[in-house]
Amino acid sequence: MKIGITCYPSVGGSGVIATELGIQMARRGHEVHFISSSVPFRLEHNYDNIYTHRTEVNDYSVFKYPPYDITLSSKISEIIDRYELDVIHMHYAIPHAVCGILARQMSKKKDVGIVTTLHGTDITVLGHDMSLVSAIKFGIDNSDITTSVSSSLTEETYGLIQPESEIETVYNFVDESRFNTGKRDEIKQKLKEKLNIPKNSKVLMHTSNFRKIKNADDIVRTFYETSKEIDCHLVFVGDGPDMYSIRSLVSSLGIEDRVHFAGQQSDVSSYYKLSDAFLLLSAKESFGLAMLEAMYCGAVPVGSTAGGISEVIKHKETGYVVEVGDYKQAAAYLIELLSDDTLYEEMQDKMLKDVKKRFNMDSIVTEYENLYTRLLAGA
Ligand code: GMT
Repeated sequence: MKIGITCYPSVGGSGVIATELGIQMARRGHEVHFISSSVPFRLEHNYDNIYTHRTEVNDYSVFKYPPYDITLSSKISEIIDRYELDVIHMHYAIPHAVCGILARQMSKKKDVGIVTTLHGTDITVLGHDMSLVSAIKFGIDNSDITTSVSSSLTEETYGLIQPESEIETVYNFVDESRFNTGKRDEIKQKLKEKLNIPKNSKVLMHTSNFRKIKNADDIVRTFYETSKEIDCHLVFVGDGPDMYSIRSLVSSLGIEDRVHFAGQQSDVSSYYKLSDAFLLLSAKESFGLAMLEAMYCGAVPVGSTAGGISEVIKHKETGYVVEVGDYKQAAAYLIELLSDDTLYEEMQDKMLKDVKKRFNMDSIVTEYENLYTRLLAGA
């Protein structure tokens, strides 16, 4: 098959899933064309059957706003015709699904199929903006197949957008050759030395783009409460708009010596391996891909009830789930977990078995491949 993929290429879960999916499709022998504003960041190598096409958004003085959507649609239509694409897979309803639909109308090859994947922010944030609801609904209803990354996001989309067409849930997945427990103890020890974390201290971790919805202040408070009972350190990986207020909360609680800000890291898997527990206490979270990566690397999760997090964590079996904002309960669970080695090992073992079964890359890539095949067969 010849597959076009459009996503936001910068760091972020939707870009990661789109890129990993493209790489896996190429490995299965399909021809893959990424059409985006820059080369997706996870596309580190050259692959024979992966092509990248960049959209240049010109800043003409006549336009108050650069016409990203129109330029992208035009580029997608050019690639559909030039390479005779069978399917285009658009990640995000707004603007990408709408761009895909426009591109198909512009192109000569009208039988190209359109798959759209909803990742979260396009629905949970933009879906509350009444000025965008019609465009999101249009994007979903005019795609041939729409998927969302969790049942919670599927239900929320039905509720907020009320599309006519069906939405199929296809979970996020993780490439186990990148994220695994290999050399966990050795890497843990090395990073502890680098960060000056004592050998026997426990490590809690969070990584994200530190937007308000990530509730990173609740993570600091959870750590603060936990550290009253457990010898532990907190490591933040990544950067974002909330960083200033998080740093100020850390200093007002007087815990600067035990909270580490590692910034953006290209090798985030080492930080997952450093960690005993991963925290994701977001107010909105359609799935939580970073948390799944951390689980693959052996870190036990404590998540909030937001969105699809509780579809990933089986409460008290493979981690813990607390109400959004309940940092005291999150700390209570961490104290229970980190003070009992047998409980920790049992939970970690169950977690690893469960994620490898339910979020297995090969099975989920096959689910997407089957959707493309279904489209091609005209079903
Ligand atoms: O989490 C973010 O802010 C990044 C965001 C994105 O659009 O790239 O991630 C979303 O898509 C991921 C892949 O499907 C999901 O695992 C994340 O949960 C989702 N983020 C939110 O819903 C906030």
